[in-house]
Amino acid sequence: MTNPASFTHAIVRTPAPSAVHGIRSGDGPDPDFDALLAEHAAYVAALRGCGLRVTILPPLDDFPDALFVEDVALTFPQGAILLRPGAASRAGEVTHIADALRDHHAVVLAMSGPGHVDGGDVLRLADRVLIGLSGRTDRAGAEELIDLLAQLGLRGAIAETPPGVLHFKTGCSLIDERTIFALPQMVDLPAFAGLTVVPVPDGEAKAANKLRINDVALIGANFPQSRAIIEGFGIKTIALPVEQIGRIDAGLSCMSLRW
Ligand code: CIR
Repeated sequence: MTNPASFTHAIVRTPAPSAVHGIRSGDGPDPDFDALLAEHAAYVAALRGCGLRVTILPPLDDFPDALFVEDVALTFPQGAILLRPGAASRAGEVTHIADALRDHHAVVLAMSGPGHVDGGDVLRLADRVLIGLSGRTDRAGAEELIDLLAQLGLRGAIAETPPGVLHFKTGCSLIDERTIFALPQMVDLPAFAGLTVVPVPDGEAKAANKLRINDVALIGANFPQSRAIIEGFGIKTIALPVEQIGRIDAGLSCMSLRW
């Protein structure tokens, strides 16, 4: 398998005005739309600064969470997989990403069974693809995805997302191929056996969803301890504003598909 953090391309989707009504677990304030657009623009600029070719898809006002393209598909150098997201309000996003994926990938597979998988629950490692069961991703979906991954020559394995954590990758991300940055409640997951797991510092839980791209890491601003940890591995960090997307339960990985 290729390096799981080595990318040349990304797809993003501009937030629609309806994004301020995106799904969230708490009863906190809506995002401010202009500030959300600014966060998204900074993110796109950072991806381009990392050398990625970024395709920007148009906003979808009927789907408030459609800017979180990570949840509706998986993209690998050898092909893409259309998923079945677990939130009913997000199911219709999949058809809107399909054409963009076919423009870039000769092979586009699709989940068709009764199960569900959100891409936010899928973490690529060097030798396998972890699929975290969560409130969005069920066992039937994970098992179908393992079959589809096999068609691309990839090995899938099931993991558990702790209660109260939206997506598997809400709570963890790659530092490098052998090292995971994870919430304290995830450091002992059996799925991470054989890897080094570095705990996210207290008070910086939202830093867990950082995004390694080639030789840099994008990380939420205002997480100084986490930045220091990542930089201690010799990895340059780029701090990005995440307050607005955080209000609708999202982080940096959610806003792009990468391959
Ligand atoms: C949702 O609940 O579906 C969105 N408001 C947030 C999606 C975050 N996506 C991700 O973690 N991959």
